[in-house]
Amino acid sequence: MSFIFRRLFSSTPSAMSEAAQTKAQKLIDENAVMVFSKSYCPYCNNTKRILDSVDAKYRVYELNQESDGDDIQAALLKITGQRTVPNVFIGQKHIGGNSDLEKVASNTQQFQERLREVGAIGKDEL
Ligand SMILES: N[C@@H](CCC(=O)N[C@@H](CS)C(=O)NCC(=O)O)C(=O)O
Repeated sequence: MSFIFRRLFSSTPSAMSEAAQTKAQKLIDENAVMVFSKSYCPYCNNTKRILDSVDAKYRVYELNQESDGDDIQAALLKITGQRTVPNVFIGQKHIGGNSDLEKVASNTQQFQERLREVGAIGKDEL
């Protein structure tokens, strides 16, 4: 009896992953710069430092501090093929991890221009 009850009323793994995928995609869509992170991760801290250095506005989702963090990480693997954090998006485009962001940021002018185009930095910051 309890088995039937659980089957009927608990989320199935696929329903959970669908919800996580929808949520991850919403975070990507609604933020000019989106960083999926873990608060203790040194690569994530470096990514935040790079973005802070140009005064970019960005949204961080700390996967290790959220109850759905593991589901979101699995959803990101499906969406991007990337399992590690940071997992960075600029203007809804998947950039990759910290080393990928470092490459993008190595040309500071182009990086700032890209951030300005997506609305992550204002004209004042240029
Ligand atoms: N080359 C990657 C390294 C990222 C990395 O190794 N991140 C670790 C956390 S510090 C990770 O995601 N480990 C697997 C996990 O936490 O699930 C980058 O530049 O972003």
